[in-house]
Amino acid sequence: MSHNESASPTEGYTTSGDYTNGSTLPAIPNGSMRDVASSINGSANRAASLVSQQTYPTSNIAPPQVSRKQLMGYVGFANLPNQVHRRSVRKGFQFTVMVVGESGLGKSTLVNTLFATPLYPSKELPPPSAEPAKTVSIESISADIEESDVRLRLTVVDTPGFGDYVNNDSSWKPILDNIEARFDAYLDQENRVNRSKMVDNRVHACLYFIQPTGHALKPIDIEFMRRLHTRVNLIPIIAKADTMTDEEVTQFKARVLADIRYHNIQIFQAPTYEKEDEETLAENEEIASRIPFAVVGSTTIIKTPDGRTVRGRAYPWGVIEVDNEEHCDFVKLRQMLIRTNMEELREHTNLFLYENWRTEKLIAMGVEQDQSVFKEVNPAAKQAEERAMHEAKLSKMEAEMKMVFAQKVMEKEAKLKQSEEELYARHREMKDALDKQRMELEDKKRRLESGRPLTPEKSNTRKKGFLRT
Ligand SMILES: Nc1nc2c(ncn2[C@@H]2O[C@H](COP(=O)(O)OP(=O)(O)OP(=O)(O)O)[C@@H](O)[C@H]2O)c(=O)[nH]1
Ligand SMILES: [Mg+2]
Repeated sequence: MSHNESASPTEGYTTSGDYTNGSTLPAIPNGSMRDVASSINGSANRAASLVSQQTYPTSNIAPPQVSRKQLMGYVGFANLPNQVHRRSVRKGFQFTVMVVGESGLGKSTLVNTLFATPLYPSKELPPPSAEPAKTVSIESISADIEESDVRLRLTVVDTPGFGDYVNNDSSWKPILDNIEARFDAYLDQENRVNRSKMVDNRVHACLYFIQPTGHALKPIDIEFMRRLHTRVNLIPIIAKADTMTDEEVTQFKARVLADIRYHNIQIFQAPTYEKEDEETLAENEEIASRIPFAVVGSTTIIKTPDGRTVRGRAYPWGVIEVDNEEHCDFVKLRQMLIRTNMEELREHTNLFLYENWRTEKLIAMGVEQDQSVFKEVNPAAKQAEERAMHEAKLSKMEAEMKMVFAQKVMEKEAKLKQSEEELYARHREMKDALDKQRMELEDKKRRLESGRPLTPEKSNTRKKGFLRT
């Protein structure tokens, strides 16, 4: 950043708010917040300056003739970006950066360098060159910063370094848990009835510190990044770049990028927009070309051989300046975070990382998204689908009717058979009765012809106990 870093730290903006741990406010380099304001406020300021009101002294100087014309057919949507912009400015921004990496790589030092003064409160005043103590727990530090009516709540989450234990297998777990807990807190707020005062504490950028070894990435770095890359915007950082020569840094950067690609690790890539002006495109390209940023951290003020006072590290062979773009990428990193890509980092967190986490969480809870709701409608396919459904319905109705018909026929047949049997039985009965009648008549006829009385003769009465003679 080519801003004047030596200007008074409070000039041009005011800071307010408090740290979560109650320390005094950090001083942000003047350029940094001017960067935030310029990135957010630039277009509106330009627009405002075009319509700014001019007053003229009530002397005899006549105001210039202004011809006013009514715009015909003005719709007003061109003002939309400004409306959105004004709302965001009024509401303020929340931006959270997390630093992660092996122990002793200078994470806490870089956080302090970013805020320009030590953030960590100390009971006694530390000596001027005091180093931050070893970080032992996840610490979050926030500062409310305001410039040109733009409010920004900047939070840095410092994490304890890993690598001190014999077994570092799950050292990524507490960090991932912290990132997800912040997603959870956001989801909770989304589910509330009143969502007007949402606090966004999600991690928008994660600076991953890599030891300046010059060799391939360590397995633990690969494991860490692979665990985190689906949950957070990863920005790889080569720590303590002052321990390498320029040539070594260039070679190591290429090596790290190749490893990252080989292991399919997603690092944050700023999107490029077609309609961007040349200056912005060049700035984006320059920033992208520096990834992984090779940084040097220091809050110590030292004197250069040519008499300037700078933040840096002094060596017998010279001074490494933190804020000198020729010496390291610290300035470019800060520019990316709080000027060039802050909005993209926030957007990518919200639209992709958080959304994916939310979907995975819902699926894990057994709530499945109905994908058919999102199916694209193809009229021909829809017609074919409807026809198939209609045909299926018709054939089902046909089958049902056939079944009913067959049943009815069976019932009728059964009934007919039953009446046939009844008729047959009756016929036989009548025939038997007729036969009997006919036999009786024939018997009578025979008797008459033979002269025997019609009434049957009294048969010999037998008396019980007597034999007939
Ligand atoms: N050479 C060099 N030393 C650095 C740099 N940044 C930090 N250091 C030194 O490295 C040591 C560790 O720095 P810290 O900032 O405490 O490291 P850390 O990553 O926070 O360590 P943990 O809290 O244990 O994870 C300190 O002595 C710093 O002065 C740097 O850019 N270059
Ligand atoms: Mg630390």
